[in-house]
Amino acid sequence: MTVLRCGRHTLDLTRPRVMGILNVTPDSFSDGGRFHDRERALDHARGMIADGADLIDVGGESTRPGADAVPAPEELARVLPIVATLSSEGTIVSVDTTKPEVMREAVAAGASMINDVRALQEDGALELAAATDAAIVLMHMRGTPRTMQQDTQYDDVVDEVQAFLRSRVDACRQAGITDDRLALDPGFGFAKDVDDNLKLLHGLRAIVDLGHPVIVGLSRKSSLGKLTGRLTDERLPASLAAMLAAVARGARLVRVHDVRETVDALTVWDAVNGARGP
Ligand code: HH2
Repeated sequence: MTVLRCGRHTLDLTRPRVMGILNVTPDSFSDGGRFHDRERALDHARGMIADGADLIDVGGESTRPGADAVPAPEELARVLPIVATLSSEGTIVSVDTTKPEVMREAVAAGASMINDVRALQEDGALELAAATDAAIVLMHMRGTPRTMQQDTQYDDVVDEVQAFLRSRVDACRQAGITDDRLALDPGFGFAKDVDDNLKLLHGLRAIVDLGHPVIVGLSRKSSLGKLTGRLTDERLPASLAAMLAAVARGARLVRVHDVRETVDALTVWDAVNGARGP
């Protein structure tokens, strides 16, 4: 499928697209606290759009391992003004949330994508999402961010993630969500150790073969730190390498912190793929 229907927008996925991350949280793993202030957050989002981001993912609750839950009113207060302002400026806005009430209010405020790391398993999330026209990102995770890193034993991580995502696609179809609104994410770093993440990235084709656009979030993740020995803000080269490995296997959306550098890497990638010899 080469387009993703996102509310009033249609995202053309004939080339890979870039989702810029905007965490309006005090505690996100790589940029926590930096964009908690509203004006700084908006400036950062506008900068990512100027750098070539195709959409912005706004999150008001950290999903880093062990993170504390944020009550819905607090999450709403963090994300709604940002979602409303950016969408009024014509930006495609995704909301990174697991809570049905946050999904509902964010879509009412202009969000056209729901990015749910729990794949709409929260009570009421499926029905709520079905009642909107937003695109849905279904991501694989086990448990919750608080518990997930205690649950990283897989017989075959690629098989399990593929089966889980297939079952969530079926649940969405039964709830009346059309296929052109669904994107799938293997959930790098969510209940997975370094080895699992590498196997999943190597075997990403199995997820792409499910027939929906695949989105990957590898940017600055701890597995890259473990492989390279680099701190969070030193992981750009590793992030670009991992991102291109995913795109080479068919990923169509990449969720990143460093938009300008990602766009440059993808520009070269596209140019090479589009080149014709004499
Ligand atoms: N990763 C994070 C958060 N949301 N959503 C999707 N679809 N895929 C991901 O891989 C993904 C995600 C974690 O990264 P980040 O937002 O930078 O940190 P935090 O959750 O601590 O805010």
